[in-house]
Amino acid sequence: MKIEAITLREIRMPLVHFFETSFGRTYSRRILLLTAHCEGVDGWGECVAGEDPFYSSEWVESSWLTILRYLAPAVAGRTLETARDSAVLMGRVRGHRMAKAALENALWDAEAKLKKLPLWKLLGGIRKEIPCGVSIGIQDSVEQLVEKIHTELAAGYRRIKVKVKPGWDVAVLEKIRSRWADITLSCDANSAYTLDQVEHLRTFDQFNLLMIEQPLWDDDIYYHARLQKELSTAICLDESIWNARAAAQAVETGACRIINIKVGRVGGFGEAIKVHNVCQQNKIPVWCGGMLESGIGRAHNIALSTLENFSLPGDVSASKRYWKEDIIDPEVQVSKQGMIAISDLPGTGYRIKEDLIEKLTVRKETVRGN
Ligand code: OSB
Ligand code: MG
Repeated sequence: MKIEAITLREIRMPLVHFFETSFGRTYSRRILLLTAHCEGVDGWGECVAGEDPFYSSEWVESSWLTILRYLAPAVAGRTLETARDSAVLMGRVRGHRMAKAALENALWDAEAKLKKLPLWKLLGGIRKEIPCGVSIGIQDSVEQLVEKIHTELAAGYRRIKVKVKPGWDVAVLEKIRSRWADITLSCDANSAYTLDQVEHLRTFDQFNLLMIEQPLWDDDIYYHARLQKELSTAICLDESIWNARAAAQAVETGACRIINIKVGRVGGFGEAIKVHNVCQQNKIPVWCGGMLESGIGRAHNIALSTLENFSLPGDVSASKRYWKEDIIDPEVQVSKQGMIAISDLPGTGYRIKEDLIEKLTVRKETVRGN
């Protein structure tokens, strides 16, 4: 596969409703999209870095510069056997995993199209449909949150995850459980607590949660292992699983019983598959996390979720929960049973709305190979 050029672009997309986590509120997304031009085929990738370096150290501006100055020049003009091989070419750059993932994943999309294979098959998936959950942000009132949960359950979603932080946790979970005693419920703290709060975190055990996601520091594994010993609720790690080695360490130390895989967080599909395999070998179920993606990242998450060990519902939900109009056709739809059907078409199975993307573009640059 000859990589002739890489196009970077930034688009702006307002969210239908703000999304708030323990680290802040987002009203509108700045999304960095990449196009890999390979032998007449265009592969698309989305960088999941946020508007600010609050979820992790990466953000839109750092990703833009890293891709423009280092990553795109490292692959443009090269001929690769497979998309996976691009990781080695980008390996000199430390970190910047979301930036690397955007580029590697665009190449996977191109490879799938060149081979006329569905992306999910190229990744080694087996599922023909995937179970979906929703992540619901912090609201202005508990009543608004309850209303939102009601809407999502009626839409068919199979797992409700709510964001928590000190001051928006026990009372909120109590309210949800008093209304719905049996739904599959989990919470995500995005690193809002410390180990000193173990007594407080232990009170979450009464709510029969499927998991508590990333209660402690974003870079920590060891103290999560200490915490997991004190809780009956399963810990799920998100932020601190940067690669397959971190996943192996988390499993070995008992830092979690579930892992959230985000392809951007671990640096691309190649590493995501490795994380999946480590977890599968150790009987740790995984699910696919989300980063408020546009349709391109969403389609990639759907393809990844077809791997065997993605046995729990992911944060992979319908386009319309986020966007007035998504940039793919058809938009991502979720059935009344809370499932997404997997397409057998080559690539992601979703057409890119290039005209709409052009209208939403605020900057664009192309890096060509020699
Ligand atoms: O921790 O999973 C998270 C969104 C932005 C940053 C971090 C997270 C999230 C979500 C949203 O929970 C998941 C989604 O895209 O629906
Ligand atoms: Mg999370």
